[in-house]
Amino acid sequence: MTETTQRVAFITGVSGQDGYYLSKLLVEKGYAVHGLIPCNAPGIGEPPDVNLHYGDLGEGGNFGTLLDTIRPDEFYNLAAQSHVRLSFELPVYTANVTGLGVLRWLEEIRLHQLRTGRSVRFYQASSSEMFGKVKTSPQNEETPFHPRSPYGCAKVFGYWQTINHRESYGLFACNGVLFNHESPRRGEGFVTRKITLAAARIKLGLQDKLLLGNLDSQRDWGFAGDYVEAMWRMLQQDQPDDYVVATGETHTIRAFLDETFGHIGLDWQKYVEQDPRFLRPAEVDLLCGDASKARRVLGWKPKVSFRELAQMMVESDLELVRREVSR
Ligand code: G4F
Repeated sequence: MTETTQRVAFITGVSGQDGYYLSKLLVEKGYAVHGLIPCNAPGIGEPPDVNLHYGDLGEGGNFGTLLDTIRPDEFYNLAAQSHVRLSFELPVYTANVTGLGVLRWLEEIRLHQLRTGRSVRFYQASSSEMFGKVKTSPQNEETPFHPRSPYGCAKVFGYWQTINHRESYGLFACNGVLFNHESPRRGEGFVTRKITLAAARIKLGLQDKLLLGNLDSQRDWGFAGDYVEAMWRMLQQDQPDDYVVATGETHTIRAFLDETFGHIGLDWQKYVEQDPRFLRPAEVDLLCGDASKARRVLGWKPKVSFRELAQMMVESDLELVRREVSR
């Protein structure tokens, strides 16, 4: 009888939304999953069956030791300071964590491979924010970048470092250029979750106002649970490459408000007020992705529609708020 070796995956940012869905997927596929959490990790619920390790993308002192101990076959770099508006307030911190953090891991993986003769496949969570002030629409792998925030600039740096390690050292390294992806596990500071939580609280009489910034920007929103499948597929190919992951549909913030408030019988216009504190020094007005390469090469496509996503999120928050109220 031949013994099959269990594959080992390492995920940074495992306590975030994508870390949750990816670790769940990999555990289901039989991987041993290890995850990196920051020392001050917010208590947003531990991902299932994951071995947790502490580490900081802004520093990296223990990265080599972690790699030598865990010996991952696949490495998913999901960690970042990922809030775009916050990156204007913390540009240097964001550059260090979201940009240089990628290079810290790439270098440690390169050295780990040299030390051990092993091969590690690397996934970098690149972002549609790199397109910024878009040159053409929809955006695909050939669309030039024009980032509009310190976050977008840091992601461009990480994107090119990933390609540079692939081209210079032969590292199996891929960029997933993911457009906005949401779920009931989305952080409350992002616009979709801010809206669904407020809609639920308003419905149950716990809140009477929702303050938002720009309602006219357009985003290509998909379901995070679908998008982690694309990440995994990238690392199963014969050759490393870069892929846009998106739905190909774009909607305004107003449309998301219509869908979510409408679903629970509320008129958002009665509750939403615009507050300049939530505007950004520079805005990304329109994002709409063309994921035909991912469809063709990876055989990937999104399963959850915009309407299903909006309804899933508002229903989950209604349930959450109801539970809070009944405590
Ligand atoms: O939900 P958001 O904060 O997401 P944003 O800026 O598009 O970035 C997200 O998606 C990227 C992928 O393209 C990721 F790389 C990134 O890490 C993050 O996950 O804002 C979406 C839109 C923006 O145009 C913003 O100006 O919503 C607008 N908005 C209006 N009012 C607001 C608000 N955004 C937030 N966060 N809060 C508001 O009150």
